[in-house]
Amino acid sequence: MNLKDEIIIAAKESGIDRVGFTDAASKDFFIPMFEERRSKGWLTLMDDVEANEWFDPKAAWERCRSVVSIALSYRHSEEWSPKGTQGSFARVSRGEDYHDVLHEKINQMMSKVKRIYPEIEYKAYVDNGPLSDRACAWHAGIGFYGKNGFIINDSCGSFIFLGQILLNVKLDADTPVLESRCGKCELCIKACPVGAIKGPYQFDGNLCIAYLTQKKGLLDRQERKAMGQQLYGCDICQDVCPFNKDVKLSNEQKFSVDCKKVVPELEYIINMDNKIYGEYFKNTSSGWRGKRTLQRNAVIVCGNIILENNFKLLLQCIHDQREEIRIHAMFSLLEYGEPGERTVREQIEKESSDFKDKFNRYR
Ligand code: B12
Ligand code: SF4
Ligand code: SF4
Repeated sequence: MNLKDEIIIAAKESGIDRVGFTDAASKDFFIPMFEERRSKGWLTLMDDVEANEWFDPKAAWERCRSVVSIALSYRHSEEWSPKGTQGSFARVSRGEDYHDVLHEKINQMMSKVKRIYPEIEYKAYVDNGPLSDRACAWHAGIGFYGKNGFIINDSCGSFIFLGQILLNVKLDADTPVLESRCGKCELCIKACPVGAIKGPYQFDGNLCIAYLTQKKGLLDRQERKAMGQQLYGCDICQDVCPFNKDVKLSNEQKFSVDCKKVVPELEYIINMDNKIYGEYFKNTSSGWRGKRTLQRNAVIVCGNIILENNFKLLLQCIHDQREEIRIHAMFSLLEYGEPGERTVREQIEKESSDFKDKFNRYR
């Protein structure tokens, strides 16, 4: 059996759902699209990365001769919708952090390959560097681009995590799925509640709820309202996609659903200590932003869902030691009309002028 076949078999044995191959040439084809997005200011989180770092595998590792692209489904059958006193985590953050799960699978798979081909060297990337996972996956034939920007695989849909294995040997490349299969469908564009998909393949990251739930610092009212009940991430433009109906479900037990992590009580998130955070959230993919960001998001949700219980939680939060939590609790209280506004008027007098400035800028 040749090396390519050994890799395909090892991937399957390690529980990886799809595998494809592309060469190490720079994917310059994407650069005009990248420059256009950058000029519009649509890139977020990693907006200072240059085109060659996104699309040239050799910029990640100069000895790279080919790229093995892998996909792992995280689609489970369980559906959850939050009640008024609960917040919601997107599928991406259910179960163990996918970065760790994918790295573990890649190492398992490559140690099998190395037993037969000891001279093989590799470097694995799963979000841990600015190599565009979607561009590599598309070139390697893992799927086509949906109008929502996702790589969609025929049998797994778009609820797939992507990873790249850079190899020091040359292998035959697979053929990309050139044509989008969306046809006339525009369900994702219509369903996005914040207009982040401005048209087919036109994604503005600044507006996306997934970005807002990760954004550090203070959020303005439009951003807070956009978050709805989300504590982390957003699945709407994938949930509506016909290619995610009747798909192959995930076999990965490490992504199994635990309702404490999926639709937790807001009170539970707001009052969690480091021990609970460490036990339930730190090792999920929402963990990288830390406890305070999750708690800030829970405070924002309390202002989006007007309920007595949520009001009581906010009255507690305006005494929090952390400025970010106090100020967001005040913003949320303003959503409760006179009783909330009265509390804010009283409390803000106890705050510094710097705090008052920020409050007035973001309210
Ligand atoms: C930063 C980031 C984000 C930012 C978005 C930044 C932005 N403005 O684009 C935020 C925080 C918003 C985000 C959110 C999410 N993310 Co994210 N994210 C990333 C990350 C780390 C980099 C993406 C990026 O900015 N690349 C830079 C640009 C230049 O590259 P690009 O996005 O790949 O787009 C280029 C090409 O792919 C191509 N292209 C794009 N569309 C099309 C269409 C056609 C027709 C063609 C030909 C080419 C083409 O041209 C673009 C050039 O500008 C990647 C991992 C990685 N290292 O690639 C994950 C990644 C894209 N995210 C992923 C996921 C799962 C999510 C969420 C679903 C998580 C959640 N549930 O909340 C949401 C979905 C949001 C959405 N609607 O896309 C997955 C997507 C898997 C898939 N099946 O496609 C990735 C690949 C992580 C992974 N390894 O699995 N993410
Ligand atoms: S993840 Fe949510 S907010 Fe972002 S583009 Fe999709 S539907 Fe819109
Ligand atoms: S919802 Fe429709 S337009 Fe959007 S990605 Fe899926 S098939 Fe394509």
